[in-house]
Amino acid sequence: MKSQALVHPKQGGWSRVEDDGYILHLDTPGDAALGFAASVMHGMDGYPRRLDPRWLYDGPGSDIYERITEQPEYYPMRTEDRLLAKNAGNIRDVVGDVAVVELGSGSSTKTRHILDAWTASGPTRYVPVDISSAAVGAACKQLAAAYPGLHIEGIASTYTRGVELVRDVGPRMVMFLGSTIGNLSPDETQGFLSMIADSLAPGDWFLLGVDLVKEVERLEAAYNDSAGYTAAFFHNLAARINSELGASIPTDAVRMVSYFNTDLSRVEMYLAFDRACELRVEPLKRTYRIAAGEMILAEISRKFHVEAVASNAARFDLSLEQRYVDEESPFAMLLFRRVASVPHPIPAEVRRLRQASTRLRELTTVLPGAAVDVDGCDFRALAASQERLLERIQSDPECWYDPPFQERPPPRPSRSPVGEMRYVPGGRSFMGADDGADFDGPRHPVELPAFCIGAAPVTNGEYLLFVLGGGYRDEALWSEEGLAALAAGLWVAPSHWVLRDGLWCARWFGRVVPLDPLRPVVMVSAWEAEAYARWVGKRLPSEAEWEKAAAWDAGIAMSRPWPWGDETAGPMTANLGLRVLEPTAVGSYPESRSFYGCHQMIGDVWEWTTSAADVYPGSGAPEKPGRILRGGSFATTTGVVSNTRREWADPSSRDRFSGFRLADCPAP
Ligand code: AVJ
Repeated sequence: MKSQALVHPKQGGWSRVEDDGYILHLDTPGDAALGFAASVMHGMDGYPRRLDPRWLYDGPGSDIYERITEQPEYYPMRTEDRLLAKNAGNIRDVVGDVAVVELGSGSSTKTRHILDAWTASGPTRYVPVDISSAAVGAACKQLAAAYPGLHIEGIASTYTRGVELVRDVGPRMVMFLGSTIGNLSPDETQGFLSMIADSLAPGDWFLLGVDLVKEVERLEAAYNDSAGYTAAFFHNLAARINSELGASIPTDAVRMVSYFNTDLSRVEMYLAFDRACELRVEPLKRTYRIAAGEMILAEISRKFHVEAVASNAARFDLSLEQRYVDEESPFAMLLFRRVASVPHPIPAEVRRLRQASTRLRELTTVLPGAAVDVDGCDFRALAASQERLLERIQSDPECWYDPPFQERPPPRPSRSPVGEMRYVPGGRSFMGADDGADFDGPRHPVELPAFCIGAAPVTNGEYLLFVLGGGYRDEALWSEEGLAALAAGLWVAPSHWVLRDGLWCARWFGRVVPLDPLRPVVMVSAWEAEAYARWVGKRLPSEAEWEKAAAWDAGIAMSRPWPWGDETAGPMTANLGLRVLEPTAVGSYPESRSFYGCHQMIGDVWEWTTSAADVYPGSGAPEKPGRILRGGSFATTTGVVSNTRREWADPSSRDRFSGFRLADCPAP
């Protein structure tokens, strides 16, 4: 029997499997090992070091977790099961005949209570979403056998992609069970709740299982069972790192340490190392030293208060309608309803004033690419002319400029990735954008060999060594055109650098200030960038390499609009939009690194590439002169720059907010 599908992917990348009694939508599989490697790299590059708990749940890990749930000390699973058994009928009465979507469905065991209650009152639609295609596939098969009339449509993908796919399935109830939300940090929880709320239509439902705060003894016993399954669970992670990432952690040196952190209201589970060892992440060619006694956070399990969860959810238009609480081992099943967003009542005067000041400050935020016409002016062009104007002011020694408003720059970073390189394995990726300006598209596949790319732009401190080391006098470092420009302009350093009492300083918007060694070097030509690269035995990246390092998420085989993901930039994300009038120290936005671990690819300084400003195959845009620059600067309007934005300039120009990062061919 062919059933009618609920879900119809609009974009490509999805495939569909139909079997007896169910449909399965499979997302383009990414490179699982690379996704794992990048995640471990990110965790190990952070401070404090941590590992993402999702890697605990591979085949053997999921089996061990099943054992944990059977332990007498581990109450959450049994309690939730009890709550669902008791209240599924009531939940069904409250929400009515809605489709059921489950995030992180796994084996869908507890869901059976829900499905029993739903199928008891008529035909029902169930959409399990899980990243593991094996898990959803198996769950679909079993449920199809157990519930003959049930419409089952599984999705094997990330929560974000899955939630997007069911947008038109309505009305619906999205479930997130098992207190899995306790695995997320407060910041990740915000992102998760806003993603859920945004995907739901007013009137839709959200069912959330949350574990509640209780006596420390019970919590600590649940997360350190006497039979040792919790410990085995974390040993399995170490073993998985060894077998999948080519590491050789001595597993007998690893212990699991778990305790309840009262201040943060969460159980913390660590991999603790009894001896020093190395953790090698072979797919990305990184090695980390782990010290004797070091503890790496591998999972958190937050414990909640119902009222706090309810008010937090309310901020995302999720209103708590029903609560089902187990008093014996405090655990809650919370039923939220998505309510219509209430626009803030701002008086018209205030709104106009606010608009005016936003325009002054940043012209406005424009959606990436699109030339938005507001009040008859093209903001993309306006934003560009504003940046050109500032570049002219800065380039003119006679000009002085004091901005009318400035924000505090981000805090000085505790770790700056100066001189570090990141490895990008070879393979196919996509570049270009279809929705951007013509010159930035169309999106097309590229096949690149492996390369290395700078973890950050080259800094003043690094560039100073080149200046002091005679880089401007060593002709062998310069290309023919570069040499001509150097000779004609009598270049001895970047044009705005000045020597004061033997100290190299920078003339910055009319003031002379000492060079900050940690900030990216700026206002250098492509020739200077190339000479520097040759001096250190490296090269500049091509535009395709730059974009892959910024945008490509190999773990899910998708490009991200910005290095950090899908969210537009805010003040803590990137140095854009003239919030501060200068590039910031490298390492200033540690959470904004790309999949491959590159910092500050967007904002701070435009970055020279080796690529000429040719049009992409299939583009209708006219050719441009000069060389491609990528990434935008501190003076670029936030909305007009993304991973795909192509800017161009004469390679001789030293009057742009342009710097560069290095590239290299990987050592064999
Ligand atoms: C799967 C996140 C619900 O936090 O109770 C149990 C994970 N880790 N024991 C939990 C877990 C170790 C579990 N969740």
